[in-house]
Amino acid sequence: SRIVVTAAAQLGPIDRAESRESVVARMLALMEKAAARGCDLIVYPELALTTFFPRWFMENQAEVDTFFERSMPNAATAPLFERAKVLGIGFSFGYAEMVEEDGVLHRYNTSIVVDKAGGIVHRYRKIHLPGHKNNEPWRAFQHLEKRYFEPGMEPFSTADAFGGKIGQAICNDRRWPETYRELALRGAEMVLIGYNTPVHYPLAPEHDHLQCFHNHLCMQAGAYQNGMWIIGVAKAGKEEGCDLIGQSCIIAPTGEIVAMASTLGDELVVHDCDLDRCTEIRANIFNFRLHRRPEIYTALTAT
Ligand code: CDT
Repeated sequence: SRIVVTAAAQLGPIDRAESRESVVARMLALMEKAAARGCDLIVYPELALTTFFPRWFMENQAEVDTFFERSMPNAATAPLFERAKVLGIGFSFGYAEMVEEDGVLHRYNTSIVVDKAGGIVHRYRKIHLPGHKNNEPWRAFQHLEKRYFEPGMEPFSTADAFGGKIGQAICNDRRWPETYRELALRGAEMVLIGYNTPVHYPLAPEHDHLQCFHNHLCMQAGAYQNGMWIIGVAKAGKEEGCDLIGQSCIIAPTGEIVAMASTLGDELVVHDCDLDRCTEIRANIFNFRLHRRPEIYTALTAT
């Protein structure tokens, strides 16, 4: 067996006025608990360092940029890197990344994996950006990811870490079957997925009562149909008047939820994830090599 003792570290709401230092102190408190429980890896949510700022229309780019990190680690997050190294625990979290490449500024919704030695071993930039580009005042709140971020242009990928192959996806990515299949075909045995999901979906409010159902539905199906562990981690609770779902969970390759948060606040759930269990599914019902028919699936990659 290849056990990765993994913690899903749900964060409760983060107010707009809360400093990164305060959030990092909350993350450190969860990290101490995870280390005390013998965890190898602790996973925090999407855009973990600040409030979910795409809910507001901001015309002033300088104001938007206050939510972005220009380097990683930086002064605010260094304590996470330093403490994790001392504790011998790996971690993953999402943040708004601003990076200059060839003299051009880019902004991404990004997540990283840091190994036990304190090195960033994987970086993922969100591919499926939901929401809209322009202010839509009829909504109770905005979802301006398409305005504030560029979509990631690099394919899904994995890192060799924690004795296995670890992949990442971010929030809306988890609703797309292609995310899991791409990751599985690239060998992922565990996929880390942070999310910020409002209960209210302005375009189809008749589905509001299904948000929690759809959250687990897509991740459980993704885990089972691809034979891999999924670590789904929420930013939860009432954040700046907006209700975000919780239900952070660890899902086995069988599709079973083996651990789940029961609050909408800062909460840790832990499980001994055996990466060898992926073969229970991949050597059997979803043995890709024996049973997949990619030569027939031509519509999948047609644009
Ligand atoms: N953060 C994120 O991607 N949230 C979306 C909200 C619904 S689309 C407006 C999600 O898919 O959960």
